[in-house]
Amino acid sequence: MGQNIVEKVLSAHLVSGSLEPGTEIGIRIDQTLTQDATGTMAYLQFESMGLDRVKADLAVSYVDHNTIQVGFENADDHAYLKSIAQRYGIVFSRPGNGICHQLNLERFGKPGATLLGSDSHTPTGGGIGMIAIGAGGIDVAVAMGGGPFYLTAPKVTLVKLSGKLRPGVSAKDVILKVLSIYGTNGNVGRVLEYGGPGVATLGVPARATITNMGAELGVTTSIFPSDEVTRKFLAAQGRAGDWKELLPDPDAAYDQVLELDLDKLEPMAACPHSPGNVKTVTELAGIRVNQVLIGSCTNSSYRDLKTVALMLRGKKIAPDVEVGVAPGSRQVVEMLAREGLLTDLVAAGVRILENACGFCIGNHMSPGTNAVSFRTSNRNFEGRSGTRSAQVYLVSPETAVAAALTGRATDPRTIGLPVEVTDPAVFDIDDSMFLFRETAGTGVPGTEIVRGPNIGEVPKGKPLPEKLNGVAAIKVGDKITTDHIMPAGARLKYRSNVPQYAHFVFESVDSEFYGRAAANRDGSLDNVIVAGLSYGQGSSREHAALCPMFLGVKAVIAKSIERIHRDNLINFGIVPFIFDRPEDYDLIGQDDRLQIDGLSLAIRNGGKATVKDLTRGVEFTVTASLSERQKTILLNGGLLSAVAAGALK
Ligand code: MIC
Ligand code: SF4
Repeated sequence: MGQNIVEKVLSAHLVSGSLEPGTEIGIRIDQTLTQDATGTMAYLQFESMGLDRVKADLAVSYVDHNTIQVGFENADDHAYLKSIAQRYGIVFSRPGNGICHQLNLERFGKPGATLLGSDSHTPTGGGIGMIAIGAGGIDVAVAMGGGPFYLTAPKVTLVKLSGKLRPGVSAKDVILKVLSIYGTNGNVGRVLEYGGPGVATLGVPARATITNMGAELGVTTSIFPSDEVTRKFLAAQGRAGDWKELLPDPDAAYDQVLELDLDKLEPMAACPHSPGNVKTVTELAGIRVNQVLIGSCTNSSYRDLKTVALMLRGKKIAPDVEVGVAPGSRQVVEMLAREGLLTDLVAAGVRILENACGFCIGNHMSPGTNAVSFRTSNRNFEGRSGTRSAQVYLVSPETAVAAALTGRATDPRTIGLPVEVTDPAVFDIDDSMFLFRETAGTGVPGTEIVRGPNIGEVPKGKPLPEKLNGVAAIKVGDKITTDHIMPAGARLKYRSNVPQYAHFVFESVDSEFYGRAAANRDGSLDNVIVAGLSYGQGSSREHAALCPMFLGVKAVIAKSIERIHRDNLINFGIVPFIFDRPEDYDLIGQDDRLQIDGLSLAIRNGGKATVKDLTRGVEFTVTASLSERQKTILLNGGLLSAVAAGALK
């Protein structure tokens, strides 16, 4: 039988296992990316592995998240990252160059290659035909060192596109439609492969918008074929030599097929507070909008921002709306400027923001109290904008402009149809803000590593105890995101300093958690997190496992746990237990004493354990389904400890 694209790329990179869905496989990683917020930890971990250079074909270190530089911390982190890049053979993308995913697509992405990134939106690379996966920093550190990345062999869904998007409807509406069908949970262990005749009507940036926000589905990744459109994009980026065709075999099989007619789609919006809470813009018509922000790795390409500029040309934004535009890369800014499009934005009353993550991560531009913010980014979790009471809607650039002009939720097709913008035949290319290209792969031994006072150490976990002598330190509900567990925004600057950052674990959910958890730990009790469905959605930030580990968390017991976070928990020695009967969740109360006799034995024997709730006098069973490799990691107290103990092959 023929192969689909996912099987083709995975089998060409397979180093262990077979493509039997649900089983563990190891794959070779060609390219890695890190960004500064996850990068400092990833490189501290890389350093602790004792290698003398990176071994992946290409490793790039981007600085795009913490560019705000209030205080010394961000700048110190940048200096550390730069010196590490020079020392170990990593390409360094300077602050000001742009957002990692947009840049990787423009300058490095290759059809048929694998990419592992310490950021959950790494699947953006799927738009150019890569298997591009988000992971915790330590997994990326291992891949930089030439080690395999382990994942569950996925089930593959074919999303079969037909027709062509009508004017005013764009790629964001496609992925919002998919989110409205599949939701944000229950999709773990799956990859979406796009196909069908509609694919040829979508440019590479449009495809990248779709694979980027596929992250919100909780799938492992999403991928498009590599075709003539891909070839033209790469040629326009001066990289025709990186192109290769990647199509499914005619008799390729899929686990599931979703048919989507692009002609039938209409403008959509993800409503507060979940990317899966999707409605049509028509349904929202009339809602007053206070803020419009356009940018982020989802919608900041040349095509998107030129569309925005042309829609705003000769017009003024509504008096009660503040509007900001953050381009995705320096290439995009330069091209907008050369073509006079920046002038259109400024003349319309737009605030021009830095070409970085910025507002998307809550770094700035927080909306006012109860304000409605329309954004082209990919996540609208409660509080992520920096304002707890804000109502954030996720929309296409076209819908964002319609709101900017009218001050209300407005179907962009009713304000005069936006012009269709296509990619240029040649992009402006200037790679001067990528440093150390000439020493990529080899590095410069002897480079002094710059460590400011903000650069802490990576805490190492202790071997799993024989018995869990625990307490339910917190009980949370469904869909707790990593933004709930480890806030970003104003707290981002502590990413390189675990003891400091740990003060903010669950800050927005329960501000007393830190004190309670630290007291339990210091009183020799093991902390346990009790959670509902889809625990750990969203970001790849391993701090959501690392800081709880630092606070003595030994287990999470949840109804379900999302992929990247589950891997991060294991990497930091926290057992990811799932209730055998979801209703047992109701038995436990916060602060209950929980005990598992023979915890390490249970892990060795396959992961099934009985939990005694000593406070209520009840017991129930839980399971952590683990591969042999994962068991070894957990028993040793995490990946670094397992490697140090020589326990992993
Ligand atoms: C995000 O969009 O939440 C982030 C910030 O890019 C994260 C990474 C991080 O927390 O540093 C992600 O998506 O993985
Ligand atoms: Fe940056 Fe936002 Fe994209 Fe995360 S989702 S990488 S914060 S732009």
